[in-house]
Amino acid sequence: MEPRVGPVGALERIVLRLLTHPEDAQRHETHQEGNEARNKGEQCLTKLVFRMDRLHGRRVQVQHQYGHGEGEDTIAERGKAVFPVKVQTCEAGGIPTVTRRAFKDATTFPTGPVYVAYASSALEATNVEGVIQAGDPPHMGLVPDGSVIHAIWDALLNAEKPLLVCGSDIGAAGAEEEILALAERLALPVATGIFDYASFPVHHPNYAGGVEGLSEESYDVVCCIGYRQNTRGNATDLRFRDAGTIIGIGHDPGLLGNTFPLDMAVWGNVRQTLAALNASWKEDDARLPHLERRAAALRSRGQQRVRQLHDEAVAHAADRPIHPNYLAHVAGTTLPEGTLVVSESFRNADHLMPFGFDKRQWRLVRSFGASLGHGIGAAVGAQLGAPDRPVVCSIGDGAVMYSASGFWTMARYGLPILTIVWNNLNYQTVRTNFHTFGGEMAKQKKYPEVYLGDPEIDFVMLAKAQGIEGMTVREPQAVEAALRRGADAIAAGEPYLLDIRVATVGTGAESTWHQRFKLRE
Ligand SMILES: Cc1ncc(C[n+]2csc(CCOP(=O)(O)OP(=O)(O)O)c2C)c(N)n1
Ligand SMILES: [Mg+2]
Repeated sequence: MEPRVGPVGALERIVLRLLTHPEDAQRHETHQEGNEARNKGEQCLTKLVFRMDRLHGRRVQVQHQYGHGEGEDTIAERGKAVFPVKVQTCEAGGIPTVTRRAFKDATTFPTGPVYVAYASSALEATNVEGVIQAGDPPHMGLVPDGSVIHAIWDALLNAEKPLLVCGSDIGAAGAEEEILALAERLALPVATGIFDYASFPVHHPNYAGGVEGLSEESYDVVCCIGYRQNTRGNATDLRFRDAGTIIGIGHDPGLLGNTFPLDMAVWGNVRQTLAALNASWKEDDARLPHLERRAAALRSRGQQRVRQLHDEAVAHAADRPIHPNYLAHVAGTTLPEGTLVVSESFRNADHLMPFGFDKRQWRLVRSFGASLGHGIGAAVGAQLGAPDRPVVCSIGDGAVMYSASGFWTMARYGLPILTIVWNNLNYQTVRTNFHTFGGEMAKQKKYPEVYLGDPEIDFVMLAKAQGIEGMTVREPQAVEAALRRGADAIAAGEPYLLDIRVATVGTGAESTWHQRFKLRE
């Protein structure tokens, strides 16, 4: 007799196999058996949300929820309200079709979330078999007219003070080599979006930092490539007002509109468009005096920037509590090559980690919005999607508590993920924002509800309660050994957690003030 498999379990297995073995996804069985434990009359829908991330369009995060007693229409309508694409099936025989469609839509540029609903009638059917064909992304052949390529090339080649602004389409299109060739040949300084250390190697001499932090230099040509602007609807959104030419190249027409006012916009495949631009390069161009001059300046400025970051981090080596910059520095030199960091924090010194395009360099996954709660689940998704990479979930103490039940998932499914909790006992980002508003809180230096140290959360115990080993780190001298221990654990196939007490940095850091009251005496 075949083993009895609960319908949801069966579906999860199919989907997980699709995620981990995309090349092997041609033949998958859906063998649905009834779940006797479940009340047959109960309306139960499983919703799966597939979301492509930015790296090579390969990994997919899966979340699922179970809805009880809701009509399919309500569920489907809700999905439609949130996700641009939605598919659903009420029959088991439709599962292969909707699953293939979902993956196809999720991997088609501009890529994005797809809402899938499998009705209980589909999940509970018995003796149904089907094959899910892999939903490979379609080939996209969209390169603008030669005259447009020529105009962009001409602007970049002859610019006096150019700037590239890189964003997530570079990773989605697999355009890493092309962007490096363009930036290096034309000696172009490169900025990236806020917290986006994935779209250009941070230790590259051409890297100039986050676009929001650039000084107000007067650039003459600004070229945005797959860049997603963090518009606030204020004057800084127009910071390149004086530039003679602003160019935008990207996969998502919506994003081309949601950026600086563009003189030239290209809606096309970023890799192919960059390849077409690079094809305009002639070896003699390398001897153009303004390019040689700029390349030399970038080299020395880049070296200086990297040295300065290094020296600043090392200067904190003896600080107690441990300085976040020092922790990031030691992590960068201690954790393995090729580490994939899923980051959920705003103050964890991501900028000091060795992210880059090379296989040995690190990769970064993070959300573009600022909403908390994705980190632990995203680390699970990243590990499933990239099982050969060491995966680190780098997360703030506050952020952990938005999805701490995900530790159980790591333990249950034996997912080798090293969680590093940057425990500064605070919602420090919120305190900083409160302070920036400059009102009564800033005046009194009292920031309600941001100090998390009373009582302190024992993150090692929180992990242990869910089956994950870990350790607390308080001394800067202990950081390196602790990180090695964590790296060894994941190399051995186990999840592990480090609760590292880090200094609270920024406004009001010294304050532990919080309102003390009991709801009932
Ligand atoms: C769902 C959600 N709720 C609340 C917030 C507001 N918020 C932004 S940052 C932050 C604090 C996060 O604390 P922690 O992870 O410890 O990072 P820190 O700021 O201390 O570096 C909060 C609560 C949010 N972004 N998303
Ligand atoms: Mg914190």
